[in-house]
Amino acid sequence: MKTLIEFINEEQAHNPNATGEFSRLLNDITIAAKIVNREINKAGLGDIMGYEGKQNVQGEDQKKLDVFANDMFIEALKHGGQCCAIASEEDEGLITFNNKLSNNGKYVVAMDPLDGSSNIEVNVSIGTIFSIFKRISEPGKPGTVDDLLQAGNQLVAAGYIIYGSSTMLVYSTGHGVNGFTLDPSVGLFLMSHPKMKIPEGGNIYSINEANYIYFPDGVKEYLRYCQEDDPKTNRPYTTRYIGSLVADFHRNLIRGGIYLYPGTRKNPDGKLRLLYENVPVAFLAEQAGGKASDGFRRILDIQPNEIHQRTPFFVGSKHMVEKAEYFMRYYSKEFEPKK
Ligand code: AHM
Ligand code: MG
Repeated sequence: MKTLIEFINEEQAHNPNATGEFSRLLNDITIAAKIVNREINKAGLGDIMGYEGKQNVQGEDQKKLDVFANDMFIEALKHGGQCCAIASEEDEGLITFNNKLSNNGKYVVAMDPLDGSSNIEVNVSIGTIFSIFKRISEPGKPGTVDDLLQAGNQLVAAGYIIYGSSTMLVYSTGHGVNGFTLDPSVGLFLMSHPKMKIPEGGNIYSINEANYIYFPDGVKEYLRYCQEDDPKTNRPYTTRYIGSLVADFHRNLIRGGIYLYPGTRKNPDGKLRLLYENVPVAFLAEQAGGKASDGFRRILDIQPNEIHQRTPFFVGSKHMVEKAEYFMRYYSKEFEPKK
């Protein structure tokens, strides 16, 4: 039985230049994750304990879970001192800290503290997603927006926590993907899914099909392909869509499948955010042998211009993403980004 801390230390031992700062940063993230997990698990108790409104039994203000998660991760990163700036889905601007320790931190973090917001109140799996980059600005001062505007191919690490039927941390430092399950009785993440690999093909597709009429022709044609009758290629495929990127991706990672959030004629850039949704999930997909693109370009090669930038997203089993890209190139040239 290997704990997450043991695994982090082992990984660190393989890198002679490691100072332990990155390990501490990762550890800070897991501490916040455990606290968030505890709150998520008692979310429904609000109704019967009578603290659903503005105040709890102790007279403290109750925060919505996504705001609570955001505060927890920011606090953990602030006190850890390894991180000099954060971009969060919950905050319009960059978060920096007015303390010497953090200003000397080597890393910046982009995060979606609680993804799958429409599922928070209904007891369906949600997640936290994070990207970690090395700062490019001089240490000694707060991190800058430019520290965060790095392409995914510069990532130091990325991962997610899924709060589901069990709580898991899945992450990668660029040497494969490993999954750890939280044992709540001892409060430790234990290695449960070493060296995760996504099947090259699959038969699950995950997309919000209610937006069908707005989809580019390439996506419509790809969906028609998924629904065709061809037992030799296992078609028609099957649809699974939870509406939590982390949960949909996690299932497809284990079973094989594709997740699509395309651009539409109304929103050509789609919905999902590049830095803290698409890039970290793309990194994990590639590290597990899968693929991720915006329909035309590798997600990890896109240079961000803005911390909350959105891009279309196609991620999952390699052969499935390649097939979807083929349909995009063939039918939806107008959606191809101008160079
Ligand atoms: P959020 O960050 O506001 O929760 O939005 C991101 C979520 C993803 O987790 C999910 O896959 C997608 O939005 C669902 O969107 P839709 O409801 O349009 O299908
Ligand atoms: Mg989100």
